[in-house]
Amino acid sequence: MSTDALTFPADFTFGVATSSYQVEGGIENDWAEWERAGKLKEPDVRCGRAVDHWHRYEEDYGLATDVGATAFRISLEWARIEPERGRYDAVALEAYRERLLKMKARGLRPVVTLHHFTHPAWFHRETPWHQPASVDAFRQYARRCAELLEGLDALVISFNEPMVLLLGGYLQGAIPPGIADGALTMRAMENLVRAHVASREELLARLGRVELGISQNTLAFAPDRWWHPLDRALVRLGAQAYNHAFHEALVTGKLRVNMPGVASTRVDIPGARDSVEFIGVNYYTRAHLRFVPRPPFIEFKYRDILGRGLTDIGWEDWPEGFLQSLREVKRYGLPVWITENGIDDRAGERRPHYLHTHLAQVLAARRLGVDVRGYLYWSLLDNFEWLEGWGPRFGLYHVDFDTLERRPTPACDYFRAVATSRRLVAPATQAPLASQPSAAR
Ligand code: IFM
Repeated sequence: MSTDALTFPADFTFGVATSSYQVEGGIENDWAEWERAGKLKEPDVRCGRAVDHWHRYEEDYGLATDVGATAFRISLEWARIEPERGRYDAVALEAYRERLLKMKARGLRPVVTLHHFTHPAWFHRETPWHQPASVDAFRQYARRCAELLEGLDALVISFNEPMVLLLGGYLQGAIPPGIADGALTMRAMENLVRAHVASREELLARLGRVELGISQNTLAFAPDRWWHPLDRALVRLGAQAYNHAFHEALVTGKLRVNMPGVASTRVDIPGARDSVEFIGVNYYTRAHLRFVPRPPFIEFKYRDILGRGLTDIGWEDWPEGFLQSLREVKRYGLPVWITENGIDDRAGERRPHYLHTHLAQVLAARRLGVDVRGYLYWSLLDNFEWLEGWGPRFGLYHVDFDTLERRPTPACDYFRAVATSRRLVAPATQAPLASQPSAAR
């Protein structure tokens, strides 16, 4: 390989990603209610103080700059900002503003997500996503967020992984609000697109210009039985609905979903056309789809076909799919940001290799003309992993969940070496043999 093939350009951004509920601690919202109702995989688990980023944020900014990061992704917690409908908390707004200013002062470009899965507890009772009132509720909240972002040159993400919210919260009922209804899923999806447009209007009104996108969880889909026409059809329809419908709506203004027997919609959303400046890609793994002859007609699984070993959360380590996903978003003709990519590696040994193989795909995508501008590792810190609770460890820094002490994993050195030299160096050690997920948990 030539030197260029291993080099990131000088303006390529290396950064780290977090979300409010997973790291801050002390938040009362719909997820806190969900936990109290015993709806996580282990019913006694609570997020609680999370990893206390709310009080340790300055230390955490230092951890990020120590590994050479120049961007830091956070999310704003709607429940802190608007704990009761229509009442905005001046103390929380001031606290967020101070955090963002300090972040910027330390040379970290703020990447700010307005919505990362969580809602104030009142939201689902008063203005749930399947009702039109949700759009104005989000607009009012976004207006306050816009005030926080003045003068920061932030990269802004309206929604993190809206398809995960919809599938988990509206189709399967596994996460808040716990609805399982295909028609309501589509109403909610339409309103999420409208809410994105409303937030854009508020951001533009306040800031004059904005770099706005969504973070889309992007899966590399494959047929479970390569020869089976229905598995292959599911891959086509699934990739279109899951990976592309949102991006497409925000680029063309047309929202199109066609999952026969599950959920479908065809609607044009005013203002949605050209409503993003970049495409946000969160990439983790590949999923195999199999047709089953009963609702919901799809079975979904992770497989370890090449014997690389599943990651500790049970996902396939499939860097090749990262390139596939990046090539697919080239069609939108917009800059691309990797807003998340990472591995649950509880022993902390596989992460350097994972970073190496995935960053190699980012370089390959750039060589093929995909305009990837930045890479944000998920996550700076081990944190609260939603339904999975405290088992998974995605952090560059290991966190002792009792003492909250942060300790570098071997991936910190590797990340720093690449981020500061801008060269895709080889990791110091070979990838260890994959651990068995069951043993690691
Ligand atoms: O922890 C999550 C994050 O909140 C959204 N993207 C995937 C991560 C790992 O599951």
